[in-house]
Amino acid sequence: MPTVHLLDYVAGNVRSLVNAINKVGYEVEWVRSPSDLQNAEKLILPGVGHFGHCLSQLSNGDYLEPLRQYITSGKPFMGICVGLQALFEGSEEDANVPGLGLIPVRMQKFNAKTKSVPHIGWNSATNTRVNLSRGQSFYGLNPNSKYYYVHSYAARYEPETLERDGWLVAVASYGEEKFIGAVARDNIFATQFHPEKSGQAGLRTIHAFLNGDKFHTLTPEDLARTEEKDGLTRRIIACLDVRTNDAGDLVVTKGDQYDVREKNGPDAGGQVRNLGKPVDMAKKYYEQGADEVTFLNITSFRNCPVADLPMLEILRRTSETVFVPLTIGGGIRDTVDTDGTHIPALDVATMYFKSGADKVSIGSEAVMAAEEFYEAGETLSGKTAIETISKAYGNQAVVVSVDPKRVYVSRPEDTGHHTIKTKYPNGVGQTFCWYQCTIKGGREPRDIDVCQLAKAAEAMGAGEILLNCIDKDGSNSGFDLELINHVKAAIAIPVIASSGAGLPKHFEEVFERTTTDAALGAGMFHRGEYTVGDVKNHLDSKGFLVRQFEPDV
Ligand code: 1PR
Repeated sequence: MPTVHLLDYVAGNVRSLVNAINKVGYEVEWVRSPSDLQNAEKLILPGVGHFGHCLSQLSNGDYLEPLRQYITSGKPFMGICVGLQALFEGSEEDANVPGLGLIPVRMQKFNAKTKSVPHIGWNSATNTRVNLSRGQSFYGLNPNSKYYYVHSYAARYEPETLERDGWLVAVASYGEEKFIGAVARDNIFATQFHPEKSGQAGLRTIHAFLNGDKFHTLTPEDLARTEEKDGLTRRIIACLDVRTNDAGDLVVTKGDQYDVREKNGPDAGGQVRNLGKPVDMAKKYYEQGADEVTFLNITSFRNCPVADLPMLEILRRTSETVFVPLTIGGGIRDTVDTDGTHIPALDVATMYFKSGADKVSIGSEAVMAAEEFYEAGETLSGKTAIETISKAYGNQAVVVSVDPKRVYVSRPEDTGHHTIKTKYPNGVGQTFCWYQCTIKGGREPRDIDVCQLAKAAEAMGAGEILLNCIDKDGSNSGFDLELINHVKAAIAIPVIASSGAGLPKHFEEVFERTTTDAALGAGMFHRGEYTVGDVKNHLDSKGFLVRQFEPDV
């Protein structure tokens, strides 16, 4: 197999990149020291997390000068995400740390007053047509494809500035801001998006780079695109609750209000519902067009050494065939291993990232950390799982999963918590409620409300909130729109609406009537009532922008 060198200078999920490279027929050789760069014939520089952290890591490892020399040697170079940002002059994220300075532009933070930041999801990379022959594009990029982005800082696009210096440029828009999605010049190619997480469209891009296929001619259908199709799509996530059943097998299950035992049929009252095998189901949803797949480990695998956790193997296998972001939740906390060793949450998360996860989702531990945050007068300890993991991997890698349930009151004054006036009074006519957070899979209610938790999570460095709702879970009656708007109003980081989806029109409803950033479904997909594709077709027919699955060609 032909090879490509990979410079993995910070811990991150490079497994997906390696899998993507293998998938298009190449093998990875690791750059282990600066001198290895001399032997490289093709080089990829991936990047996650903070700009300053990445650049300092490169600098501390004495990679900067050899990297410059490699790039000027004319051999193929590809930068991904922060690997693109490194080519620029610098970033507002870490003002004192210089970039490589090949492009005289600085990264700026997206405006969080007008939209959610980080920018997470599938967006365009449309070439600006400058420096290209008519009807051409570069490195496999297609103006009709969508690519997976996750970042808070970007290079604003100023028409023709980079192009004047000979760069080919592809752009994307987020709200009112237009930014650089990809650049290429001579031997250099770099993408702000993650091609290894961008399905077939991304694999095509990696393949084009590795094969040296710089230019390609677009088909008439590709050219017949309309600009309304540009921009961020509505993100649809398939969620798999995984646990061991009574026979000891790992299965995907699904409950009603978090109760996963059969209520009807021969197994009524006892058996854990078995809806299928996690790896196979993840692949099925990928092929249906899911924009992300989330695994929630809803049992702690007791008496199992941490390094052998069954979810690690599930991730390893899934990331070989599923090229969209993977999130893993359940048990991300400081842990004591079976031999008594203390394992910090950061190390647990690292195992998951190394096995193919892109994000970790933290539930119970986030509630405990938020309680401590308020007890300490809203000060950060620096020691929580959210803080340590987001510091090492960037806040986009940390999701906080919230499991709230409604608590009705007669008047807002009856509680110290954030209340809403609801259109759905309870049995005794109370029209106010607050959303109480729970831990341990809904079993233990705590004295903290959903807005308090979301705000604390944001302050600690979470990049996204997975907003479940125990009252709605498994009900097929639609999302709790009141809850979603309540939380969206409290924070700037993206929210994933979860619990209650039963029909494609529930997704339409949640995007129409809330400002949610993504929506998640579980039971309706697992029971085979609807596919992810059905949901997307429905949204498309209602004028929402969605990404359609691109089959392998
Ligand atoms: O507390 O950090 O160990 O994380 C445990 C994780 O497991 C949490 O994210 C928690 O939400 C989840 N969890 C724990 N117990 C259950 C259970 O069902 N017994 N599942 C559970 C949560 C809820 C959703 C579900 C949606 C959509 N699953 O993710 O997928 O409600 O369902 P629907 O579309 O069928 O209505 P920690």
